[in-house]
Amino acid sequence: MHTLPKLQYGYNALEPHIDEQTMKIHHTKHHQGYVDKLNVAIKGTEFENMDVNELLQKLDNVPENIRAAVRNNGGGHLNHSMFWEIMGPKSGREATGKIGEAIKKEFGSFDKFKEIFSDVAAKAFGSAWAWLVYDKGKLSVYSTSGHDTPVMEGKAPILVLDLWEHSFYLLYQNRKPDYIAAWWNVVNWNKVNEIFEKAWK
Ligand code: MN3
Repeated sequence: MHTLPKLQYGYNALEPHIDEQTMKIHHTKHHQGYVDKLNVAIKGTEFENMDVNELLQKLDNVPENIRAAVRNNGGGHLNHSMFWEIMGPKSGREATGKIGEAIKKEFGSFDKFKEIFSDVAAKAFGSAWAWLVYDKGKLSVYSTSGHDTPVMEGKAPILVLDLWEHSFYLLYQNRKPDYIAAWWNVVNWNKVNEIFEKAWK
């Protein structure tokens, strides 16, 4: 049985960049919905107690009649869980630690990385996610559609941005680039560095 993870900060903690109402609806309605639908899909199957990472890595073994539900709702659950984790009210201006070094090495500078990630995010069509991913010693940036996750391809997600309209529409309406620009203010680089250090080992 999967459960909705608690937020480590208040719904209003990311103001003014992400508003309280959006955070509340996003967490308690959208994310909760994915958790509930995932639980319904896998109830009574051998996948019922499987960790969601493992479930998505083994998607090919999931019976066809529930595979799409597991992919969409399992992905929705996993991606949102990470999205809440990598944000926070006490956020740094730029990446530090091992991830800071790795970003500079891969992209030349933090500003260049920010530009590339923002561009990929802005150009992602429709309901999507933007990712910084670590795979085979390399960092890369790309987007996925729906709730697809790099975990499905055995890659390690390091940083993630929700680009579904429900994540910004109340405050930003059609101004997706403004949401993306504001989001950099709430990235918790200490947490991102922790995630990277685990993936890097
Ligand atoms: Mn969302």
